[in-house]
Amino acid sequence: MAAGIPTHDAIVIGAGFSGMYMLKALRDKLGLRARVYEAGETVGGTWYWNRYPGARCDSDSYIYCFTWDKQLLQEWEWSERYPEQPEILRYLEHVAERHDLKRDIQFNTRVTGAEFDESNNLWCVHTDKGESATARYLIAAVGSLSDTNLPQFKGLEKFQGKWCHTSRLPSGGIDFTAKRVAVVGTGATAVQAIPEIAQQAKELTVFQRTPNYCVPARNGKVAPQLVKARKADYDGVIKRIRESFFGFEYDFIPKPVLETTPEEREREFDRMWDEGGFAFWLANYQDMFFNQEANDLCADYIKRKIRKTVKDPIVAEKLIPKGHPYGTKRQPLDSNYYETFNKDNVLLVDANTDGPIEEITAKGIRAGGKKYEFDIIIFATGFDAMTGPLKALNLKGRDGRRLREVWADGPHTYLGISIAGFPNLFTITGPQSPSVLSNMPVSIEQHVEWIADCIEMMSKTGKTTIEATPKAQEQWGSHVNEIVNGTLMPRANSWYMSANIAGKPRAFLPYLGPEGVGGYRRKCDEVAAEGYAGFTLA
Ligand code: NA7
Repeated sequence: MAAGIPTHDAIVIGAGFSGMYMLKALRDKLGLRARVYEAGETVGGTWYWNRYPGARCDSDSYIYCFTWDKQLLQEWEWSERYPEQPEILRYLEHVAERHDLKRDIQFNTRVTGAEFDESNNLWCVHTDKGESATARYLIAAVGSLSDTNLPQFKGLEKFQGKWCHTSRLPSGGIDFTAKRVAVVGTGATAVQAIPEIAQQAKELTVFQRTPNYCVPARNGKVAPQLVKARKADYDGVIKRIRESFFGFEYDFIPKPVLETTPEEREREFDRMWDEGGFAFWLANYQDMFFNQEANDLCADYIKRKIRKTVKDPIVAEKLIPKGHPYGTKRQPLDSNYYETFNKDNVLLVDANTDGPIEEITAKGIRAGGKKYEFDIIIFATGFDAMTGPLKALNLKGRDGRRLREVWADGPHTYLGISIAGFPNLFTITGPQSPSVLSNMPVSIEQHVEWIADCIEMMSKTGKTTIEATPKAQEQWGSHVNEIVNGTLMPRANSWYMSANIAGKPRAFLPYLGPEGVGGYRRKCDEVAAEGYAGFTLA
């Protein structure tokens, strides 16, 4: 490549929902030369990697899809309320084919580093294939939950059976039939996987560190009349989810729960419980996010449900969350999760009452001084969320400053989309944007469209760099923290708070409100309308 002449206009890292749409926008809307690098062998991102039994989206399928292909919204038929992982992959493959995306995506290629060349105002990107490429713009579409967290369990190398993280199962899956299986972790992934594995395995032992509040998913076929009505009103659906708080067709109950009678709130709780999905979490009484007493009323309802469902009272008590308010950790959706602990072949080992995992042995796991033997161990231990995938890119900005160092104490961004000192770099659904606290495609589409508009403005005005100012970044960080500190979220050791990983500095990772994704969208649009306020353009 000749110095100063980039090999591409833009490089996108990742070919999941966000990278695919970013490519479409850059290439087909703006007419740019764009290249996508993807570590997987095909499109899908998180849906390519997470192929554990029971893997399914927790958003309703009619809103977990691209809204920019209006014809496809009408044509595509989802088989159930929540799309299963293979079905989402089929959908994304179909989109890739329909829009001829794959010709600009290089698969099986991981980006290993990128630095900003200040003399030419270009990003220079390196891959594990030994290639380098340059571009004016670099767009990280790496997903929020793509950097696997495999805790350093002592002795893992000695284990003689099979072991696997839930996001790294082989493409043919694992046959659990007649096997003694351990699942470590009880987050949203494990809550989906455990009932499925329990049906196949001879014995299943679940190692729980923190019990979660699970609410019913209520998956199933969607009534054809409802599918038809939604298709007829997709413009209305899109408008509502874009303006909503969390990217769903949900509104909070306007009244504080503390002002309700016991009968009234029980009726409302029953209604949300019966509706299933995130309604109980995201369309509940809003004061439960701010007030412990209000939160206790919601939490108590779920605790009663757990006690009613789980037959052994000792097991039920182990499954009841104790140390964190309801809704402050990612809501797992339950399809026979609690019922699974009534099965004879399922055992719960709780770190608090039975003792924590001490080591992995040749034959299994030792926890609380007791030895358990397994053929297979599945680690459902989550991810280095949000900052992990970006730090793993080994990015170097101005003056050779490494993102790892700049973020040593947690993320610093402007709007969750840009980082001071890293010109022309954009992070789709990056930390300090609504991202994981929203229905992801809504936030992905908003970022992609904002970034595409910004790049279009840059070429029209002849600018070569855009970069967040340190001041705007600092103010955004304070705003993110001020809001979350007014809620109960900081009281949980959640991955939202960076608390799932030993040594990760405690910081709230997404952006919560005050008017949700709708308000955040308006804020981003205002910034653009004000000539990209808070950015330096050169
Ligand atoms: P999560 O929600 O981070 O859950 C991971 C689970 O693994 C959780 O129960 C953890 O306990 C447990 N864990 C993590 N590290 C350890 C160690 N060292 N020892 C024992 N147990 C451990 O990840 P998921 O994959 O379930 O979900 C991630 C997101 O993917 C999900 O929210 C959806 O958005 C999709 P902890 O609660 O930290 O005590």
